[in-house]
Amino acid sequence: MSSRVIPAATRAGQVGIVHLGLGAFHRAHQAVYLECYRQRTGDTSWGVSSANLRSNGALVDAMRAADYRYHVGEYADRNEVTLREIGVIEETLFTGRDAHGHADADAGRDLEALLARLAAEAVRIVTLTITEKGYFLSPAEGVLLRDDPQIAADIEHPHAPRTAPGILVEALARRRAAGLPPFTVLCCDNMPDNGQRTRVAVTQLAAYRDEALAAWIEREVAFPCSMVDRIVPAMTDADFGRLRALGIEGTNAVVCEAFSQWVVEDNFPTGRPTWEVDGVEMVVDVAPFETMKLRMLNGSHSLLAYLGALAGIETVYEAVNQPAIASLLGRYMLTEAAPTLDMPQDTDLAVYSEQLLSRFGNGSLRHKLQQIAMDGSQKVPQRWLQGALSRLAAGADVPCTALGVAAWIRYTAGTNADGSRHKVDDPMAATFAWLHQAHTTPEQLVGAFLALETIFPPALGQHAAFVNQVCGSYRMLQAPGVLATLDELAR
Ligand code: NAI
Ligand code: CS2
Repeated sequence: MSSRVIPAATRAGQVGIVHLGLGAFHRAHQAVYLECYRQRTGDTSWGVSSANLRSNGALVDAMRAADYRYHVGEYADRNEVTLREIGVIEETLFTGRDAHGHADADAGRDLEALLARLAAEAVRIVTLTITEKGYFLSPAEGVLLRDDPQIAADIEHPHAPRTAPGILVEALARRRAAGLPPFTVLCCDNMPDNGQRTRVAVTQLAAYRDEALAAWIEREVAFPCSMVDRIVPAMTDADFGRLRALGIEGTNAVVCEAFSQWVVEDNFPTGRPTWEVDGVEMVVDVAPFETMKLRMLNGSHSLLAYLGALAGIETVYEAVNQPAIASLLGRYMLTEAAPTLDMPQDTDLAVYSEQLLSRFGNGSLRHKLQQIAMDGSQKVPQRWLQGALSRLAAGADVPCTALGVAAWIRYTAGTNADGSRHKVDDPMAATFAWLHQAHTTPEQLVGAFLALETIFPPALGQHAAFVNQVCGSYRMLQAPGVLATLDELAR
């Protein structure tokens, strides 16, 4: 194992960016680009205040205890790792409730500090990685879930918000009242048109409070889109162990692949770091890159997750080492995803698909399929369904996507093919459990799932050939099982 260590730039900085969603990805992606920027320029004005709104207060505390320093282990393969120390996070805050050592009395303890930080003049950008469900938008149509109890609570108590959209609305209202310019909101979650979706969540919520505020946000606030890419699995004990063996102690560290990409719409009226010098691709239109990544990379990930988990496979690495699964991914990417993409001329999607298979085969990452499988209701529309609709409209067939949908429906039953149980972690888990209970035949069950318009556009859910294909795949998955179904599909 060869390792090199890159220490953090030493100077403390000023908070110019607030990040919502201090998870693994933020620490291994946006923070790394900002660290490179600080090292290169010496400019400390883009330090980060990073907040968790819902879960993981323990990490907020651990970051404070470590003076906000941590390491990122970037693994090119089993023999090569770069250990990067990160020092751009200046502050961490927690406004949520969770089981990690915070009693209810603590709930919201840093909310006022976060709102004050967001209203500070020096803050010019807010970045977000709060997972797809954190925007409270219906997955298929992207409209605000006004009846969600958390959104309803933010409408009722706008000055003590709990959700990310609610916090952004209150912070923007404070800035407007103080005569300050707004900040730019940069969504870094895996959603299509993610800037536009964030704008919808924030302006629709603001309109319940004050039409004039909503109009001001619509007019004054920039919500650039971005495509983010770096595989950052949740940390395991084994990951901490191998970092310890390299001399890295502490619970704040993360490991990830060496590859990293960030494509950002260049729309920052309030200013931004010159991070294009550090490898960020600043473009006019992110959409082609975002759609490519969502359908090719994330679509493949979800296929692996549901089929692999049903077959009792634990990680991405183990799944792509099954020849039948690797061949399904190749076929899905080249015949069902790539033809739906409209890319700049110099993009070679065959090369991109080979690169993805090689990244999935990085043996130094233990990326659990169960992690990717979570929140399927929020992920499946943009990863599979929009592409499938356009293939079907072009008169083509989508057997790999139909198999994926069947595997996802089967997965939401909460059991694997061998009967062992897994947790279905999804905002719609209760609905899924009820559908499995209420419907006994595959036809009824598949029909009931495809009728969920919040996930399936009617043009797809009522497409007879697609429905039949999903039903057929579902039956095959029940018996003879996952690998036999893949063999059959390959014929
Ligand atoms: P994580 O599990 O480490 O962190 C999740 C973060 O989201 C935490 O900060 C949590 O508090 C927050 N969160 C969850 N539900 C929320 C809600 N309802 N409201 C507000 N905050 C909420 O996950 P990780 O790895 O940081 O990924 C987060 C997101 O980043 C992903 O969902 C994805 O959109 C994006 N991403 C992740 C990649 C990865 O490989 N891990 C790569 C590309 C994008
Ligand atoms: C994964 C992604 O968890 C998931 O659903 O598909 O987070 C994936 O690891 C990243 O998008 C890679 O950039």
